[in-house]
Parts: sequence; C-alpha cells; structure tokens
Amino acid sequence: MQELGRLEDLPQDYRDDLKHLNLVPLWPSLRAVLPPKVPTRQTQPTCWAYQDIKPLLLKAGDLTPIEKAERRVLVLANPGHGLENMKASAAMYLGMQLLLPGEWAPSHRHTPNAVRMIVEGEGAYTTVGGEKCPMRRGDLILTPTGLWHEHGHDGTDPVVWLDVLDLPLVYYMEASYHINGERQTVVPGRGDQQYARGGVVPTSVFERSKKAYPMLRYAWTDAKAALESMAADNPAQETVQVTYINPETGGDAENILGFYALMLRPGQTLRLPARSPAQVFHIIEGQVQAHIVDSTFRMVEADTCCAPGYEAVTLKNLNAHQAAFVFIADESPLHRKLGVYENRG
Ligand code: GTQ
Repeated sequence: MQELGRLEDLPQDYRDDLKHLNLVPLWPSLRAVLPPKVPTRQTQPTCWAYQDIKPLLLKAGDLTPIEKAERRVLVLANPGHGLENMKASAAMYLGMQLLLPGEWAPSHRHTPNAVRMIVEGEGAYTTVGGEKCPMRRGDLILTPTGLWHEHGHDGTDPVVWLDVLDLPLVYYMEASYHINGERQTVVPGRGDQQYARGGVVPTSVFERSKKAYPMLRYAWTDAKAALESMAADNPAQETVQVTYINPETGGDAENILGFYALMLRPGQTLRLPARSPAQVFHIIEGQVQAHIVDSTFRMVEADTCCAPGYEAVTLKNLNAHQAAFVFIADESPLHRKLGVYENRG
C-alpha cells in the first residue's frame, strides 16, 4: 500500500497557517480514519465476574446512601476505551445496579435507551411509564428513550440488576440529557401479561395499540419456555435463540441495541459468525466458556463479557448434562439502520 505523506513532511510555517485557520490536512490521518479492510476497534474482549463485583457493590451500599447516588451503579468499563469513558463497546454501556430493601431510586427520564436484566434478589420493581414491572431473575425490562422510570424495593434482601444502555452513542451524538420527575402514579394494565402469548395481540374496537413500546417486561419464565420448546421441537437446530421484539411491529424491542436469549444444549459448542456489531454476553443460567479473539473466559451465572465487532465468538456449554442460557446485547439495530451491518461468516 502506498505510504502517504506525514505531517512532519510539511514545512512548519505551512502547518502553522493551517492551524491558525482551523484547517487540517487529511492525508497524514487518512489511513487512521479509513484503515484497510477491518476497522480499528478499541473494544477489548473483557470479562467481569459477578463474584468480584458483588462484594464491592454491597460495600457501595454501605458507603453511599441512595440519596447520594440516585442510581447506585458500578460501571463495567472496557479498558480499551479508557475506564473514565464508561463504555463496554463504542455504543454500549453496562452497569451493575444495587437497590437495598426499602430504597427508592427516584423518577427520571432521559434520551438514552436502557434495559435491565435482573441478576439477583426478589421484591424490587421498576415503574416505567406508569406500569409497575416486577423484577425477577432473568427478566428483561425496557426503559426506552423518554419514558419515566424509577426503581423501588419492597423485599428483604439486596436486589442487583445489569443495566445496558446506548449511552456512549447518544452521548457522542451530543444528545444525552435527563429530566427529574415526581413519583409516578401507577396505572392499571400490564403489557407483559397482555402480550405474554405469541401470535395474538390486544385489539380494542379493531384498533391495535399505538404505544411505541407496548411491552416493557419480558419474563424470563416465558423466554426460557420458548427456548426449551424450540430445542425440543428441533433437536438438530444448532442455534436456539430468541430475539426480544416489539410485539406490535415485530421489530427490535428498542431502536439502537438488540437483545436476545440463547440456549446452549448440554455440552454444545456454538460458533457465532464474525459480524460488524460488538456484543455483550451475560450468563443467566449455567457455565459457559467464551472464546473471543485471543481471550478465553470461563463464565458462571451472572458473569458478563464483551466482544468487539468483526470477530467470531465461540461459546461452549461447560456442563455436559444441563442447558446453559445466555443473554446477549448487541449493536445490530444501529448497524442495520446505518447500513454498515456485515456478516463476514
Ligand atoms: O436506572 O435509570 O446504569 O439513568 C445509568 C443511568 C441506570 C437508571 C444506569 C441510569 C440508570
């Protein structure tokens, strides 16, 4: 490939003239911004063990009252992006949030989209747009852009969940802000129950719901049952996976990040092809080994790892007798909308 001219090749007075006028020569940086064949990625394969996070999160519960935190979260930051930038990948933010019994994380709404994957504990709930969503292990709860949300806890033990937000992207776009609100009035109606059965949707006087986000809570019991029946129906099927969708449109549940649940059969090794979006893997049940570029992570329940885009990932169920279940978040909806989505096999 042709070597391009360097900045140092230019006379200092010419460089000074450019700088003074807020001008930059492209050619010294052309290869950096348009590298050959494969993008430069700061996202490093990184794994966070829940066993390491939990004691520090509980300690945060002692050190910082909820009033001083609003959201008591330890951010799972990818060192490749710089810890202070709080990115798991270019577009994804991950955080482990702790809510103690009796605590309340006050109502707010913001431009980034969020989801919560419940990791541990009973009795907490999130109220989203007036709908009170119970939080149980493995449930996925949406808090899409612009919807009021607050977290409460009527149980007896700490509750922990994984937050996945498109905050890095929205922040990069200079579009990230929040508004604080009053405690929401809970309105009757539970989208998770109305949309709990595939193939039928609520219809009032022949009108379908006009809500942008009709379903806010996806119970793990339902997603797991769907995966188990798929696996039983089709023993030869390699990828046993469901996508969390908007049941009115059939499209992705949220606009920017995609969410999936994957079942690995006992002892199964599954190679996921190299696709352009970065991915996050979180173990809901079982023991899984993830091979990502040069890293091999042995993961157990509640552990989380991330993979850069354009790389194949191999997942292996380490248990020869029981299925494993993995929650996946990725940047696919964003890549498809931008027209940069690729599957390189
Ligand atoms: O629970 O609303 O991890 O606003 C980061 C920002 C959680 C939340 C995060 C948030 C929240």
